[in-house]
Amino acid sequence: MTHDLIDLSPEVRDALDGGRPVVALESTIITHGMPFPQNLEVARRVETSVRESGATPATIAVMAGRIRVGLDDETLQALSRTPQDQVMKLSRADLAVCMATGRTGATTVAATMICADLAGIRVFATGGIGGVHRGVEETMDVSADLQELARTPVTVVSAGAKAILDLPRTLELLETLGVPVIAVGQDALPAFWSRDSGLAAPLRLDDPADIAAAARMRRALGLPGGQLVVNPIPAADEIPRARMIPLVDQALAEARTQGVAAKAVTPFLLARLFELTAGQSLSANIALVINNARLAARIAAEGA
Ligand code: PSU
Ligand code: MN
Repeated sequence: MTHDLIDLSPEVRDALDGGRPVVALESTIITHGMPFPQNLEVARRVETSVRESGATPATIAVMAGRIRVGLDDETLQALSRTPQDQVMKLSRADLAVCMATGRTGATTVAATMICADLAGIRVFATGGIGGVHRGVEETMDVSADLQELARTPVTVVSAGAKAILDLPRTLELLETLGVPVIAVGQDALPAFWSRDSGLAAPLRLDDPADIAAAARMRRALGLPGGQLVVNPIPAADEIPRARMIPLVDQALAEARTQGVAAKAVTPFLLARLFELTAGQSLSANIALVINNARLAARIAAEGA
């Protein structure tokens, strides 16, 4: 039984009906997170990685007012070629307006969680979630992703929060909201492009079966909300923290001088870091997303 505002692809419908593992994937990373043509290549490779790890990928977007769960290659191509200013970046606040007006939008972590939950999908792989932005004292910029984790029962596999954020405050807020932050394979909280943020992760589970069991236990207890799994980028692909810090500081200073605000902040910083690292930030981003897709497939296979 799924919602009548959602179009499931035949492949996703089949997998869900058969009780087989499905992994949700977001689309903002395609439209606002990476340049063409790498975004298209990544969208396809991530789906392949999910398949190779034994699950069915379900990339989610709103196309002409309908939630689509499981996109065909034609749609992936169209999305990846659409300029950022011609596709909505959808969070919880934007979803209904986009649909009611028949528009097209890419789903962020928050909106992808909402759509995945409506479709009955319990595991979702992304790169890095949004969080508390640096300078929050002035801007009040806190990603809606955090609240979503507190209320929607989906296990989100990430490589941590993006290192452009205020990571200590992001962790504090997640704790306040009651969101389990679970590191895999290490004690430290990973920082997206780097394996170590210098902060300890609140929880650690190395076995995908335990992560799935924890999701089931939350449901059994009647606790709302999801889980945030933080999976470090593979060592061979990381950019060490010491190298990222000054570049992130520079990109943040430029964003401030140029008055970049609200939804534009994260895409601006990612694009600027791509230039400042001569493309290495993108290669790292690709590697970590694929790594997360594999882990998410294993967690889904364990019955999260
Ligand atoms: N992960 C990536 N690249 C991205 C994102 C995640 O590797 O671009 C997107 C997600 O959609 C996430 C969004 O929800 O960045 C955060 O945006 P904001 O800071 O405006 O909430
Ligand atoms: Mn924001």
